[in-house]
Amino acid sequence: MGSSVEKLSEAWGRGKPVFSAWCGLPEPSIPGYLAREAGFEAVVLDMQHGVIDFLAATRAIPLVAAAGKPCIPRIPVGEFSVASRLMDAGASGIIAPMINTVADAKAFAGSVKYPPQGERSWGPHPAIVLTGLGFDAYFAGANGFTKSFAMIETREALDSIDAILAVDGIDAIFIGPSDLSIGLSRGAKLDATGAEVDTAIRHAVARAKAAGKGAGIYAQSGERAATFAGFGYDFIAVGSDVAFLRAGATAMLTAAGAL
Ligand code: 3PY
Ligand code: MG
Repeated sequence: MGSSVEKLSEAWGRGKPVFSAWCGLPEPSIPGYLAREAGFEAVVLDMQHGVIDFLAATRAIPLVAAAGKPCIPRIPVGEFSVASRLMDAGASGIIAPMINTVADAKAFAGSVKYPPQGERSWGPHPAIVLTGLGFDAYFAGANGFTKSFAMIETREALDSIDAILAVDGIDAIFIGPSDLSIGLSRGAKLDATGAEVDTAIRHAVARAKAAGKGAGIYAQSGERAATFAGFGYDFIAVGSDVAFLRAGATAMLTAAGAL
């Protein structure tokens, strides 16, 4: 069995989705606890809309790894140099938001894959420690065991989905249902569970499978996560650290008769 950093790749294609936690709070022990004690198989760190900065991410990644789980940061829009640095810090993969064109996909893939696939620069020192691989083995394996997720969450991205999936070094798509609902309705509404969005979500997983690539998605609830598992998604990030806190607190206070 490989290291925690390689585990996402090991789970790929086993015919059962990876259910991941989703964290936006800047305290590294939260992803550590969720990885160790809550039954998630992976943890996403949301650096786009969460308040996790680079330092907090580099502290969370080893805590998730210590629980034996892969850690996958979502970078802010277009911050591909941060993607390279997070790979060096031992991320198992990167989710890049708003990948709308083939040019976006190539720039993203270039930042996370070593030549000849991409242009990632050498210096993965924390990743070497976390994987336990030597320099040569890490260099030989990293392009395969790390996963790049291109977020498809606009009309433009959906129109170019086959071309984005065809980019060498893009391993998977990742659907953002909220932004997709805004895009599909041309800004008229935010409705991540609408019928039009679900049609696009089913289309996207079919296109990913046809391309022989992975499909990830964000689910606002456990029920939505189960729906997406039924659609065939491989990687499903569900809820959020804030939502888990809120639900736990409400359940405790309700049981206590306080609510
Ligand atoms: C979206 O739904 O737009 C996302 O980016 C998931 O958080
Ligand atoms: Mg989004």
